[in-house]
Amino acid sequence: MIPAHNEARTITPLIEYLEHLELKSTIIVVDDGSKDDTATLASLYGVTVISHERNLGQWAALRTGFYRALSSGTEAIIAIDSDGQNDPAYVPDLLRPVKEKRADFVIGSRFMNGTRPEMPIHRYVGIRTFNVLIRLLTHLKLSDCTSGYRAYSARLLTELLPTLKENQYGALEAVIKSAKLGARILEVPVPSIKASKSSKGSLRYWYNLTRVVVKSSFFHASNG
Ligand SMILES: Nc1nc2c(ncn2[C@@H]2O[C@H](COP(=O)(O)OP(=O)(O)OP(=O)(O)O)[C@@H](O)[C@H]2O)c(=O)[nH]1
Ligand SMILES: [Mg+2]
Repeated sequence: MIPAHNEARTITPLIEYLEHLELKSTIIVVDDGSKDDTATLASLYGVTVISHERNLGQWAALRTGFYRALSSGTEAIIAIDSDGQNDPAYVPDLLRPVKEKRADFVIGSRFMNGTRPEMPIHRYVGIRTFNVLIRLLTHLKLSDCTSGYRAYSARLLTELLPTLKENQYGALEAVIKSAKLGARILEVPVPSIKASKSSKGSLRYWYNLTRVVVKSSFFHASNG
């Protein structure tokens, strides 16, 4: 499941790599109102392309793709960014614990085994801070809570999706609500690839993550 907003430069090599993995899976691209050729390029491959008429946000795109994946009766769903930041070679590593039913939610972490990925200091400190907040709220010990490279079981997503409200900054909402739903969450190591562009990292980004953490902390799973 590939959310894509103006990723014409990087979407083609990503799809080609995923096809070469021969995962016996469906590739879904959600073109989030791109103004470039993202949708046209993706359509050249035998993949499902869903286009939002206008840009709705990263997590709105993810939700659209998740609903489509669930309707196809899949067991496991993986989300991978299309800006070149997530190395698709690790897709099998992320899917494995879900397929083996050892986990409901697998996060590709750039910080495991003491690695310190190349990123601006404010981003590094921010992620560390949110890891601590998540731990206080959910008792979950994560090293990379904002990573967008994640695999989910269909069982968890069926329960989680109707609870998700954020259109853009949903990464922590999904973690906190999954934890409260009792999901088995684990991390696997992935290397960090430096982004060629970063649309986030501003004060607005951190403000929104904080807002989402506070809001999500009031979520109560109906099953307890
Ligand atoms: N920023 C952004 N990304 C979107 C949107 N819709 C879909 N996406 C896709 O969501 C994925 C992640 O977006 P990024 O902007 O790279 O977000 P990020 O990786 O969390 O942040 P960076 O570390 O700054 O790259 C990419 O594949 C985007 O193409 C949108 O409205 N805004
Ligand atoms: Mg990115």
